[in-house]
Amino acid sequence: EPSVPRASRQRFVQEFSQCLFDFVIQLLPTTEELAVKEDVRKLLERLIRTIEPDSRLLSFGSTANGFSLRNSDMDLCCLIDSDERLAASDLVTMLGDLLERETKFHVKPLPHARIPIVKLSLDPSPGLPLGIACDIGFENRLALENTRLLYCYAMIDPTRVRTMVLFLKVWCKRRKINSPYKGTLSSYGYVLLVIYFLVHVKNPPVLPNLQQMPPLRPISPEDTHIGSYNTWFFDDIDLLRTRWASANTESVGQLLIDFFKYFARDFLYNTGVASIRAGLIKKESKGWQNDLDPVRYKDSRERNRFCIEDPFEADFNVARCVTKDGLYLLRGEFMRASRILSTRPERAIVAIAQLCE
Ligand code: 3AT
Ligand code: MG
Repeated sequence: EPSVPRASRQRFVQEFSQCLFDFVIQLLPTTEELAVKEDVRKLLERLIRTIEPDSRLLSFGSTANGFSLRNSDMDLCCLIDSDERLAASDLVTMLGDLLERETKFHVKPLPHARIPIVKLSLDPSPGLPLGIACDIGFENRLALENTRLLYCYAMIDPTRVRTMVLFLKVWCKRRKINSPYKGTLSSYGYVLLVIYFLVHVKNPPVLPNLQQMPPLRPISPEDTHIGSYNTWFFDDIDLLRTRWASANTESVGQLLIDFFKYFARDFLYNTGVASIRAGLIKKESKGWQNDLDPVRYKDSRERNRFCIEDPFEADFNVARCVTKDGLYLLRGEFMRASRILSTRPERAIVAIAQLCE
């Protein structure tokens, strides 16, 4: 790199940042799309209430965390505020029947899945050129909380955090490394990697660690736990936005270049766990090591190739679906991206096109 004049590198990074920003802006959902989705949520909530009058239907995932792209699916969670509620599997079956009768959605109830859900989809129409895909789950309070946590992180530094996350989401979809079913990583996993990088790898950090900040007033355990999981985090965003200024002023282009470099060559895939709560920790400390007796532990070995700790469910590896081949692909893609950015094509826009080829 020393052969490339500093000024030309700075010019590239600056232009790259601007291009990234312009690139993701045009991929954001339109206000019309957001309005249609909100209408769909309300309609579904009204229908569910004919079965469970004390229920609420809430958005989570990208529609609610600030990281949604055009035409992303809708994740909905039904909360029931009464003690005598139906079992999730019965609800899924009843709701499936009801939606089949009363709406134009294609309905697929999965009452016996590990997490029972109803899958819905709507065919494309003039107002919704790509249709809608939607999952309705039940009582998934942890997902609502992790959505709120990601939303808070997005709001602390919207320009840099959202630009990075949205670009990575497009990138991993275009490079076909965004399918947990095929051994690669979920969108949720990529978002956690970005937050981890901005909180724990960057020095000075771009984001504070919301789960480790001192609370403003004493809090009791029953207010901070869902089951046995501690879901507390500092969520006074107005206060953070006025009081917390990062000492890190790097541009989004520079941060993305460093993100790819870090996951291409520095992250300790064999021994490390990326945790947004605790930083880089050891697989060993969580019993997630992948070098155990290969016969006896065949399953866990495959599950812990790549380790990302869930922010609240600390015993849950969000990257457990990543297989040996999947990880090889993933690392290959981080290296490819890193290489493209280090050769610095003539124009930043060309770099973006190559990255997302
Ligand atoms: P897309 O825009 O749909 O690609 P997303 O942000 O909605 O991205 P996912 O569809 O991967 O992300 O996940 C939707 C939400 O479900 C995100 C998170 O609140 C929850 N979730 C997903 N995977 C896990 C997981 N492994 N553990 C806990 N919560 C999860
Ligand atoms: Mg989603």
